[in-house]
Amino acid sequence: MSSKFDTPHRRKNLLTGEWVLVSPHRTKRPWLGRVETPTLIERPQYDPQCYLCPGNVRAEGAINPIYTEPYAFLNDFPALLKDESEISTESSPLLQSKPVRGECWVICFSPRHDLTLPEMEVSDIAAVVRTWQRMAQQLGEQYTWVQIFENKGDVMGCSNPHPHGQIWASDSVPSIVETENQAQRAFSSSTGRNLLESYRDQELEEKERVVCENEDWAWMVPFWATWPYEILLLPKFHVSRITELTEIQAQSLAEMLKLGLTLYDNLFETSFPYSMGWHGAPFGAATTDHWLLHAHFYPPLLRSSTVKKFMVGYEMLAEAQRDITPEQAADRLRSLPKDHYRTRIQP
Ligand code: H2U
Ligand code: ZN
Repeated sequence: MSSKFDTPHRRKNLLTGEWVLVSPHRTKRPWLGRVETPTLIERPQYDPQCYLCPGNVRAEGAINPIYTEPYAFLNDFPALLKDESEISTESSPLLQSKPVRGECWVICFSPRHDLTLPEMEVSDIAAVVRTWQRMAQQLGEQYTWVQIFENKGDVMGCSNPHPHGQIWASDSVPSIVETENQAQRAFSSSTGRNLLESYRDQELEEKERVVCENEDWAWMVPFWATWPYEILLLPKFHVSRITELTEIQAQSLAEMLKLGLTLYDNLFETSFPYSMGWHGAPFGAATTDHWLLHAHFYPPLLRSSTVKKFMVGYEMLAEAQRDITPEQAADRLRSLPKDHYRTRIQP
């Protein structure tokens, strides 16, 4: 491991402008860690109590069809509403508010209650990618922002193990996306180059933080990662939005997701929790060339299936901090078996 990162230093997140404190020397602390026995929780393929399983009744009385492909429905408890809200815009400069319109969708990735993305067939993951594309296309015709995301695992506040994600569309660009938008635009105006393409090319050359790649996609721990095993998923070609992926690129994305998420599960031999989501050019944007489509994966686990990193104390009050370096994290993920651990362990 390169010795240039042996002492405390700060790294800049090019997308947000925020810094992270890296403290590599602390990993030399003695760690009497447990080696946990893999948890082989068996879930049924169909759970009569699950509100996402085919044919079941949801909380507000709607009945899911007997779906066999990814199934999307309007969230029964949406955070955004289609109708113009009644909020007054004449608030004082010190108490600012704005109306917002939008829609919230839930997507069941599979009719199978017992699967997660890395355990699904590549062709079924590709169907999820196509659903993301189709919904982004439809919602992008009405809203400027379409946030595709997945919360996985109860530690992430996910309410149901049935494989599913969400899409929230809104008529305004949310804060984090706007920050990324401005960072990419500023880099492009001052250098004439695309920020994430330039960054990606350097990472692919240095290789230290790249975990895995295929012909179209690169799965890396970003230089500025704050979560221990954070991932930035980047395309190797220029594309601003998920809707612009060709069928072949969507297929190779499914292959990349299968491999990358399998490595996640294999790390602590557990169904690895995370929040993930896609960022690309907003739909209302006049110029999109400064954008590169990408996905962030933010997993909370640090040392085992139960020991998670807390963003508390210094992190809440000053800035994010990590001990294990992104290079060490990438190295660990890279060295794991490529087949899912559940296929190797007898129940
Ligand atoms: P999480 O997995 O992140 O908890 O999200 C599940 C979503 O599903 C959540 O936003 C919605 C919740 O509002 N939901 C329904 O739309 N219908 C239901 O019957 C239960 C849950
Ligand atoms: Zn289910």
